[in-house]
Amino acid sequence: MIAVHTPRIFSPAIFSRFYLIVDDSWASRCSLLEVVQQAGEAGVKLVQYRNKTGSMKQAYEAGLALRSVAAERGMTFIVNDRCDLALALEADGVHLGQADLPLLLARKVVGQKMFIGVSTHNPEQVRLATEEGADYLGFGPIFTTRTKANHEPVVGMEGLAGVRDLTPLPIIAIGGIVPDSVPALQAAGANGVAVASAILNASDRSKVLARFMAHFQ
Ligand code: 3NM
Repeated sequence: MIAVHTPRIFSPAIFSRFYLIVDDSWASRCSLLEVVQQAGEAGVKLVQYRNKTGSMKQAYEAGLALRSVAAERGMTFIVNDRCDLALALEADGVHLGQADLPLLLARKVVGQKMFIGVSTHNPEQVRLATEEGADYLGFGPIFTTRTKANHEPVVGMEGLAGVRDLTPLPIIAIGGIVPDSVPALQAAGANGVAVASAILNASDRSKVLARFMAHFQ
């Protein structure tokens, strides 16, 4: 058993960070394990494991190795979409999309100890996830992204600024984010930023990680 959990004590600080998303289907040229190890060395404290294509067994086996690295490095480990996988991996949290189990039901499944994050794309979804007791919100896509097929309409910086006052929860901006975007996103109200391709496809990953992390000291 892995059993190194970040206690679910509400602290926006846990989510006011660089949030790495890893998914094998986006990372043909690198090993997710190496990426998470490198991210841990760079000081990343928040990682989401996403697997929409593998069988549950494959997702569990790949996830277990990532979960162990995250635990060794003191990284908060969040599983995308699947509450059962999050429980099986003893994750610190689960991240729900709008097509996943509704938050109140997900809370029944994962219990009180796990963080629940929710992807939101408009003010109404921000209000609802806040009322229903999410621990943090993803909000986007801020910029256009090729990573997520058929993504929701781009919200832009204005969209982000427009939802900032609707919720006291940490907002994690997502979608097409590169290191240079971070200061403006923070100014528009983002607590953290979630990033996939800028890290997974980086030719010099350590350098890009360092550039992101410099904004979260
Ligand atoms: N969710 P990248 S955008 C997984 O808007 C995901 O909810 C989004 O990848 C949303 O950093 C997105 O490569 C893709 O753009 C993020």
